[in-house]
Amino acid sequence: MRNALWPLSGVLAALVGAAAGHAAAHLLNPAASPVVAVGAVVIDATPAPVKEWATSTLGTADKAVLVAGVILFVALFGALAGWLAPRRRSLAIGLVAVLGVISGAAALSRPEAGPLDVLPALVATVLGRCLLFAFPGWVLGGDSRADDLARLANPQARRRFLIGGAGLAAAGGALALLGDRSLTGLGGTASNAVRLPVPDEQLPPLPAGLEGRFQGISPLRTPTADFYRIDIALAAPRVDLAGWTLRIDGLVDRPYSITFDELLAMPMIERDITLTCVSNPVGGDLCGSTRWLGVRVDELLRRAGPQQGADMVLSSAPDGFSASTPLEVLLDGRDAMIAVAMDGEPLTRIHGAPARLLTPGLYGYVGATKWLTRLEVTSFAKSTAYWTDRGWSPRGPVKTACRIDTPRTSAAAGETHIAGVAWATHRGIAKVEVSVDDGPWQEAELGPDVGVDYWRQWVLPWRAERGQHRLVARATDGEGAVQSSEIRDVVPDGAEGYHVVNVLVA
Ligand SMILES: Nc1nc2c(c(=O)[nH]1)N[C@H]1C(S)=C(S)[C@@H](COP(=O)(O)O)O[C@H]1N2
Ligand SMILES: [Mo]
Repeated sequence: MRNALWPLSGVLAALVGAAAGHAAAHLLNPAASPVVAVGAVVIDATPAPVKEWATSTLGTADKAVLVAGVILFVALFGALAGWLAPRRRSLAIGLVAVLGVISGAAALSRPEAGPLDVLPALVATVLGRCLLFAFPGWVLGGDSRADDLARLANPQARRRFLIGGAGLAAAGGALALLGDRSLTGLGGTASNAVRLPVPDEQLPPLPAGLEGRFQGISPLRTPTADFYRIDIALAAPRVDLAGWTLRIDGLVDRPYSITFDELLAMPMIERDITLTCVSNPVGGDLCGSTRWLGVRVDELLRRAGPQQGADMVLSSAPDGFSASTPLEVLLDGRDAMIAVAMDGEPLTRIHGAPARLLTPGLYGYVGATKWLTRLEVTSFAKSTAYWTDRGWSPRGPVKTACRIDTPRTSAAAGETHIAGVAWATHRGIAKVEVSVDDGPWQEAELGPDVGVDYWRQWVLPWRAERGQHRLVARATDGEGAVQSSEIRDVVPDGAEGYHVVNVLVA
């Protein structure tokens, strides 16, 4: 332990400093947290194929893995600074300063950053710098010179190290947790203050889904807590309701802005819509279905009066994201909306509070901008969006997909069922078929029909016999087209291929 005192103290100093910076950002601006800002810079600098790989292999855990990586980097830096501290004091201080400059610069480089955003990095650096020497000094009884390491043999010093270290770690953990409430938006959601308006026509409650009768199938409505989250924002933007406006401009006759209160005062529609991500691999779970409340986009656009030559709406948000939605799709009468609520509750921060775009029939990256602040009417020839600049297709209609939810790996022998969900948003699902062990296609029973914009549950009774089995499912959309069997990767416009599951029946 004698040799470990200084590096371990360095790790503690760096992590507690970072946690304090994270907590300071909670008060100021979540995006300015040293860990978040550095992580966000890493995301932006990551080449598109690596990002693609991270989303499809790590799924929604990609953010956690990135944050863990940044924390590990901070800890290693701290260990090095700690090891140097008793030997090369100024070099150790220099290392801490480098860490501070990196995180401060990262915070300042974020879209919409202000000069105050450097403060969390400053808090982290000053605290880390102080702890780096103060803690070992206190453990060693006031003397922090290297040749006094021998004093750690003293049981009193050892106790101080353990108790003090545990205290510091606990304090750091508490600060990090406080800061984290602002990452996930669990604490103090701005939109908690929203009083939801009543839609002009209320939908009847959703019919009972197949989940009541068949275990393992996705519920007809995805609980918001289980709804997938995909975005480029490491910290969900915290949008101030009072200051929020939606600007509608570009190639229009009458550009205008509306406040949140004005938006809520407009006629509201309520719709059941399935949202899915273009990065969803075959059989993946980046898909959710729920009831949304919002204002029709066509109404908002017609008020502005789109001009000749416009064929696209570029929507954007404070995280630097933008999406290119075909104007024609937004005006063709489908229920594209600016949503303010999902499943009867105001949007949560991670799902885009206070308002987001939602376009039935298009993947999220082209039609579902969260934290929406602007709709710019423009053209595909003139403008490109965040993901189209990174190699994805500019228009993104949802492809027909069919997922086997159960069984996935194993099953007990006897009477059971094969079940799942299928979606072809805005075309609907007409048929689902299953083939067992390359046998003939058998038609599955479909669950309740909630409309063409919503997924469909399906189930096929199955007598499972012992051994290894190969299950394949495919869907036919509402226009009579069987989904593509050709295996295609998610880039550039969505995965294709049948979902195949190998099951061991025991
Ligand atoms: N502001 C913003 N909106 C965004 C994104 C983003 O990165 N930033 N990602 C889009 C993508 S790729 C998808 S699939 C959906 C996901 O919405 P959800 O997280 O509510 O499920 O949001 C879309 N809207
Ligand atoms: Mo997505």
